[in-house]
Amino acid sequence: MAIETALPQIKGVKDVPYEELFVSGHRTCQGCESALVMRHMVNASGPRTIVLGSTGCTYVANTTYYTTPWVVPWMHTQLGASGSAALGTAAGLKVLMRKGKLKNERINVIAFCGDGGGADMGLGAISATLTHKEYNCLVLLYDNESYANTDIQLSSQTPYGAVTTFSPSGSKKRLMHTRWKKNVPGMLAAGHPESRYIAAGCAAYAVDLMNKIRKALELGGPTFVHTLDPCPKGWDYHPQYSQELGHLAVECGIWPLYEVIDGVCNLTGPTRQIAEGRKKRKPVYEYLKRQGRFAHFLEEDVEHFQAQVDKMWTEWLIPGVIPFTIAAKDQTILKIDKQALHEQKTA
Ligand SMILES: Cc1ncc(C[n+]2csc(CCOP(=O)(O)OP(=O)(O)O)c2C)c(N)n1
Ligand code: SF4
Ligand SMILES: [Mg+2]
Repeated sequence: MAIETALPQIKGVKDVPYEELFVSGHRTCQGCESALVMRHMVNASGPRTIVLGSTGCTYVANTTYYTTPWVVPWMHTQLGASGSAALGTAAGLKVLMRKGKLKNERINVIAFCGDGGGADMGLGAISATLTHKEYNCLVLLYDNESYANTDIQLSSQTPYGAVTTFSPSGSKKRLMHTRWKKNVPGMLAAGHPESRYIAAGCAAYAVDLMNKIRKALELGGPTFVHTLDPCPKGWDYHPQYSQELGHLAVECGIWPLYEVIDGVCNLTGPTRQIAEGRKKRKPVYEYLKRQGRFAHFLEEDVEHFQAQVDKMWTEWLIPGVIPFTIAAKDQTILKIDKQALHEQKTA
């Protein structure tokens, strides 16, 4: 019997595939949301999938001495190499199929990386991959906001002020880390117009995330999905609250959910409801106060954090996505220019 490879959108939890392709046998911490991302990712993509994983928690804890939770073919790749591994595997499969050495069928290629491996070390390779539109592969960046596997070191995804082993809070310097989180999906979407699908998701919104994975694979070409993953160990909270923290990150407007399909941005889930005024954005304090990594925050730190998030929502061209705005004096000029350019092209 032929295996069904089409990946239709999931309408509700009743539609979620029953087949588990990421099973017991992993040793991530209790409440690890990154492990849940792996499960949703591969259950959404189905059995005709090859997964490549760069070094990090979801590699190391998933391949401990002869045990693995992966039901699908799986291979480890070097820490900064998810982009290259995705592209190389997709190209290899294409050649083997062209030469008739493999049956010509659809095989999903997904390479995952952590924020250290993807947002820092491997960003160049992911960027290069997103320009090779003739190959079908998805890079999934699971973001637990630190180099977690090596004991919670600071990454470019660590939020402002958070304590990590590289940014402890001291009596002389309360905030060791004062840089704002790098906007990876926004940057990749803005810079790779030929990638057909770039999205930001969160496992706390499972159906939304699974649909994003499916859309990326269905649209094809090189695509990218970034997830925000609460990490009980690094963020310092009880493991039972992972889902709640994922919800709060989105509801406080800190982690907007969206997708950019062929250059068109679509806000999803609660982010869309907030943008449409159907839901009120919660204060960031609701999120910050639940995590030990922000326990040293004073009122002024919370205020700064809130002001930055407010700016994302009120000043950015697209809330949480495109981090610049059009100056008031240029708003009409730019609109006129766009129209004029369109007329020039179609005249
Ligand atoms: C080139 C290289 N440098 C350093 C390491 C050591 N190392 C292994 S896992 C890891 C952390 C990776 O962090 P991230 O990509 O965010 O994944 P996480 O552990 O958070 O899941 C590091 C630094 C390595 N394996 N390879
Ligand atoms: S340290 Fe964090 S990301 Fe790593 S296994 Fe534990 S909960 Fe998961
Ligand atoms: Mg990490």
